[in-house]
Amino acid sequence: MTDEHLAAYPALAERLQKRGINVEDVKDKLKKQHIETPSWGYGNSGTRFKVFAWPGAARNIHERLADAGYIHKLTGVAPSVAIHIPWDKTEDYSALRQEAQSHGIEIGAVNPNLFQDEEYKLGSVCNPSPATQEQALAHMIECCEIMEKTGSKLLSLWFADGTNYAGQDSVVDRKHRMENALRETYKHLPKGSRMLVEYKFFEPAFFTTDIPDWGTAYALCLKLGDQAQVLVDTGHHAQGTNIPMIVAYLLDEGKLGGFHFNARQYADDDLIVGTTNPFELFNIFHELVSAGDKAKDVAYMIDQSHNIEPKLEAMLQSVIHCQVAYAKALLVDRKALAEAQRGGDVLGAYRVMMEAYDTDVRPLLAKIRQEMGIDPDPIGVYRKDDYARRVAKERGVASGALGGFPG
Ligand code: PSV
Ligand code: MN
Repeated sequence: MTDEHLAAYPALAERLQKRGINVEDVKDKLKKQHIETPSWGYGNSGTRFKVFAWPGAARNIHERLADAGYIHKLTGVAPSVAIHIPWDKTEDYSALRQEAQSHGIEIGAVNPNLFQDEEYKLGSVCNPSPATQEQALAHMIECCEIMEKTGSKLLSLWFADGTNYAGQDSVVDRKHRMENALRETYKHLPKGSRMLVEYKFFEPAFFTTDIPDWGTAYALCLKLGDQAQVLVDTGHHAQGTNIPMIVAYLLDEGKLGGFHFNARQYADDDLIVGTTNPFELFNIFHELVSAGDKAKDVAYMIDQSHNIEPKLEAMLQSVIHCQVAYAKALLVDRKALAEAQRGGDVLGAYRVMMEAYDTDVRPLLAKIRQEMGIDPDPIGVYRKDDYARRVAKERGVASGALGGFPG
């Protein structure tokens, strides 16, 4: 299959050149793509019904770093890993940074965990109890300190805060508590770093959620300042929401900070990127490419929870799907698109998009991998390699995994 893709490359390159596409420029951009994988995607996780333990799933931060390094080695485009505190808590964060570097990667976004302490039953920063608000704030500040030590430039915030029943709490008081907590945390951000504010319309709260949508996150970030931007998790919207449209708007306002990529069929399913939504993903990348420099600081992160699938292969597939979507977006003939748009040629414009989307970019990706000095077929290598078998033997199968997250 790989040989087939490499053999198909010259014909594809010629066809693209004829369409006026600068293939060298496209290849250059693809080689510089950066997808961050999440430490929690390497461990056992599941639904609230059951966590099915996978042989060799990473059991601690050290194994998660090794796995993230392995995915980067196979793909060449996953040079950082996001951490979640306290799941990845350790004594010495400078040492953790060095350990990551020894695997060829850096520590990416730091995610405070504001949803698993007993005290957080009624919320973290929005909790009616001042003592719990303080506890949550202290944890966010602790994460800013971890950023300093690990060299991370991103504080990634998601709040499970909300209410389940009418009258449970004052929506406006909770809004003020959220604003105070973010304002205080903002003061502790390391120089040159950013705070990313993630939204999600429901779950675990089912009546109100304190940051339910991009508009709320955007309003909060506007009040905070330049270092605060919105994070779009592709699984956090109501059915039918046009995510590329949100992406375009936030990019133009300079308020798109980053992504949590995953796929979903129903709710926040956290499935492998691009499996249910390849066309949506393509359109998201199209907006990013169209935004040019305005997209230069966007952080591309994966946020998945693998329940029945092999963790490493799932992550690998996700990274590859991000490459495919980006490659296709780079092939959109922007001149022809602009012309069709100006002329009100609705279906002409659509066909320009489909010409790019329907292009088989696998030869292009095989070629860039070869030029980057890695194997053109990462999945093939993974399946032949002994890494997964070796860690399965060394780490074994976790016992006693029941339900919840992480297992
Ligand atoms: C919440 O559903 C979320 O998307 C947040 O990003 C969390 O940090 C992550 O999942 C892991 O629970
Ligand atoms: Mn997320």
